[in-house]
Amino acid sequence: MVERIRAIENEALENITNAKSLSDIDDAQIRYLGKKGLLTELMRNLKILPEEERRNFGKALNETKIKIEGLIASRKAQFSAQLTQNKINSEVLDITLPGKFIKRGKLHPITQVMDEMIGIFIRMGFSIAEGPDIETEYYNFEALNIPKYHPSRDMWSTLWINNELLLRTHTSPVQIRVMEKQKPPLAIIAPGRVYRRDSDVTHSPVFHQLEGLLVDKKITFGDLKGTLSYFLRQVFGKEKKVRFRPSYFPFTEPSAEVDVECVLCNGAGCRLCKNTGWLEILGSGMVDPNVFKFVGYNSEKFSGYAFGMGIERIAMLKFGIDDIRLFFENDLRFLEQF
Ligand code: 2NM
Repeated sequence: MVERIRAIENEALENITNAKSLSDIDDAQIRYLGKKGLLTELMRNLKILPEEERRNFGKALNETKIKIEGLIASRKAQFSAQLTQNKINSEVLDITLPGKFIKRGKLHPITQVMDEMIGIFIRMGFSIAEGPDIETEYYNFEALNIPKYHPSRDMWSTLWINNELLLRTHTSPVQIRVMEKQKPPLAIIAPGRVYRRDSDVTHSPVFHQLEGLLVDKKITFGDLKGTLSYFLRQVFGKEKKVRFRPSYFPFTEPSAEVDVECVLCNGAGCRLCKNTGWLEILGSGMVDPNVFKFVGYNSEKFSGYAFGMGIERIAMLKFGIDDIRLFFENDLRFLEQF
């Protein structure tokens, strides 16, 4: 019996040693160690042998099995090392090849200008406030001293949703909401989307505004002039002149519009500034005591200034764009320029 084992062992070791491929080794594994393998068959004979023969026979069988398993493992390792080496030899890695080009995204020009404007006010100590795009008549008009049927409502071509809800025509309702919740002193800006029934080369039904509000004791028109002059010089350059021109808004008294020297002709007069030399940039004024009454502020104790401007208009002037609709068409040939 032991001779039979030795014979199988010799055959197996020779077979595995001479194997030409991984599949030859797999075949050998099945032939000797598989479920119906030669050694496995002999194992089954163990239980029918007498006691002392069984011990010798079992020991020999085990030693043979371990030898074969060991050789199979080491030959398998050899073959897979060989395969890896073949791969390394045949595949060429050129580390000088250029990488895959990944196109880099950009911020929308309106976002870029808005971020720049916000940054200037943040550095002056203003905080950002936000509110809903869908507003009530109260916050968009009433609390801003614009009563129903008052002719000044014609200043905004309002998009109504129903009898009391509308798409906000300015971000001023945000400032009303903040004042309702927060006592002065207060310095906030309200950037965001606004909506008006308006559409031509300089008007879009959806556009962006940045408004601001500062309330404290003893705030004067001088504070308004200083802050807005500084802001406009940051945006358009220190060399540009600015001027304050009397105006009217229902929610401020006195009110002023602020002009900047024309970016195209530097004040000489051209088509862009309609030969005035000036560009109208923002509206502003001292908050009307009536507005303070709506939010419960004591206008004997506190005063404040407010202002508002269109972001698209400033972006058009900064980048020399003559049609507002280009901002909303998402044409990459346009957007990629910024
Ligand atoms: C403007 C011009 C002038 C303004 C006023 C207020 C508030 F809520 F304090 F009354 N918010 N925004 C304001 C003032 C807006 O935009 C051209």
